[in-house]
Amino acid sequence: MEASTSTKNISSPKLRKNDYTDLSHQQLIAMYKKMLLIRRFEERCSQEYGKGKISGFCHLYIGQEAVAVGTISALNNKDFIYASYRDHGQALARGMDPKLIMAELFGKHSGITKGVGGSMHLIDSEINFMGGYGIVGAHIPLAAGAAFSAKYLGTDNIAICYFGDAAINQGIFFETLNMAQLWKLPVIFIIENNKYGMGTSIERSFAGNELYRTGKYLDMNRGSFDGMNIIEAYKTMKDAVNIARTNSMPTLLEAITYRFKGHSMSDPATYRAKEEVELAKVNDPIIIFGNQLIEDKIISESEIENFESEIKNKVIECVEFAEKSDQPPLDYLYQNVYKN
Ligand SMILES: Cc1ncc(C[n+]2csc(CCOP(=O)(O)OP(=O)(O)O)c2C)c(N)n1
Ligand SMILES: [Mg+2]
Repeated sequence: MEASTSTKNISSPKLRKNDYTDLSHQQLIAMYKKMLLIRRFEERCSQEYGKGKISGFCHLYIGQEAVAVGTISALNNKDFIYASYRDHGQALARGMDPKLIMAELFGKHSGITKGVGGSMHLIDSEINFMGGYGIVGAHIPLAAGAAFSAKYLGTDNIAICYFGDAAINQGIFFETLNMAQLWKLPVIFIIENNKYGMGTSIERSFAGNELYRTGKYLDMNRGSFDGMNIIEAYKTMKDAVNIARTNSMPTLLEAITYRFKGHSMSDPATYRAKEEVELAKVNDPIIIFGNQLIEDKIISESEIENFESEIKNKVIECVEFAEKSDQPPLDYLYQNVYKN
């Protein structure tokens, strides 16, 4: 990682595959299970979408799980998290109840936003998961605002903001970065570079080649990590969290990742070759981490099978809960809106 010249250097995370840093076996297993939950939960979302049970916009996180789980594992539960519309992964990683997410996707009143927000707007202020946002880049200043409030109130909480590679071309990204560095805000910006903004490849939309270097002209702490390696995500994030919490300075991180599915549920995917997707799947973060844990005798193959069936049942329960929940009552349309 490249450091701001005004703060101490951050070590570059050149990890051996089995370098688990300070993580206990229990934590490693919990991280594996979280990634697996996100994957199986979203595979089921895709099926339910196909059946017409879920409608509207729905963007899957499949392939990017190590970014959310690795980075969120380095936070404490008071830190504020802001996500884009591709928010299921971060919400589940933070610990939002999957039943309430599934019910939300089904448009049911038992959902996390009472069935009126949907996939792109998961939010639960009780766990400081401050929301998914549909407008590209629009939540970047909100995270800086949360960091400002934490600093102003004298807490040691920090704010994290996840957004895509295409979001960095929005003016608000640069405006916020400038304020965050100028005001020394405890915020971490995470660009999830999955190589595409809808059907446009990053090469066609960004003039530079390393996205995190956009922080260089402000002398901001910055770095990139392999977003398919959960341990690397965790370790890089820990350094950035330390800088935010102890020095009250921002960091810009770039996770190099890939989405295995389309941009949303209605993506013809004509902009990338099938072979490219297949090649990226060789780096499936869940398979890589699972194999690594087996190799290092932290879990066995049969334990992985048990996790699979445990999570399968959990996801079934989510769907059953969503199915049997009620639609929002009609008069709910008039609640939480301005009217005169
Ligand atoms: C301001 C704005 N412009 C355009 C859109 C339409 N749009 C939705 S997602 C998207 C692509 C964003 O890609 P990226 O930031 O890389 O995130 P990813 O979808 O890859 O996670 C666009 C252009 C929007 N939602 N908001
Ligand atoms: Mg993208």
